Amino acid sequence: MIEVVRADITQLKLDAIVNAANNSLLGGGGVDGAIHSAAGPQLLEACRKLDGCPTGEARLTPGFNLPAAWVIHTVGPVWHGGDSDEASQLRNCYINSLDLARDKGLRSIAFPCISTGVYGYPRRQAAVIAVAAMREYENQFDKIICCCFSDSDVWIYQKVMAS
Ligand code: AR6
Repeated sequence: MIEVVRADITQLKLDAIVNAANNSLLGGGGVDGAIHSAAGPQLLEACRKLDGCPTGEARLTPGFNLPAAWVIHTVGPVWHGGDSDEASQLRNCYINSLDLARDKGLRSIAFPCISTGVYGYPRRQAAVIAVAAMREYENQFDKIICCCFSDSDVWIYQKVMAS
């Protein structure tokens, strides 16, 4: 089942939440900053050992002080106008995160709207990619959550889900 919710992803008690990180995996602002501050300093220690992450790939750490058991860190593309492979890189974020979660036996997972904050990806185009990827994996999870941080994102996802 795919659900669209408006929430702070750090509050969700699920098997995994996904972090929209950067290539260093050493923290930042936005949802990345919120996840690190809620998880506590052990998360940064765990991330240091991962030695970064290429754009479109995904890495797993425990959730530490988060209600979620695991964090999947993925790195979305920076939007450069759409001709720089952004769409396939964004799709890879979702696919690789879902593959990692499934292979670890996780049953519930929430995604933020990857790349649509600081990285500037157009929100509707990003939602179309996100929902298409989630639909491919829907039967392999109990719950896949689109965790929106604003009412306008909820509205975009609801429109995309209905189409
Ligand atoms: N819960 C859910 N969604 C959130 C939260 C939250 N607590 N906080 C923000 N969002 P962004 P990006 C939404 O900028 O565009 C970081 O510095 C936000 O409204 O966090 O992939 C990293 O270190 C937006 O819809 O991620 C990277 O350097 C979405 O999360 C860079 O930002 C993504 O916004 C990654 O940029």
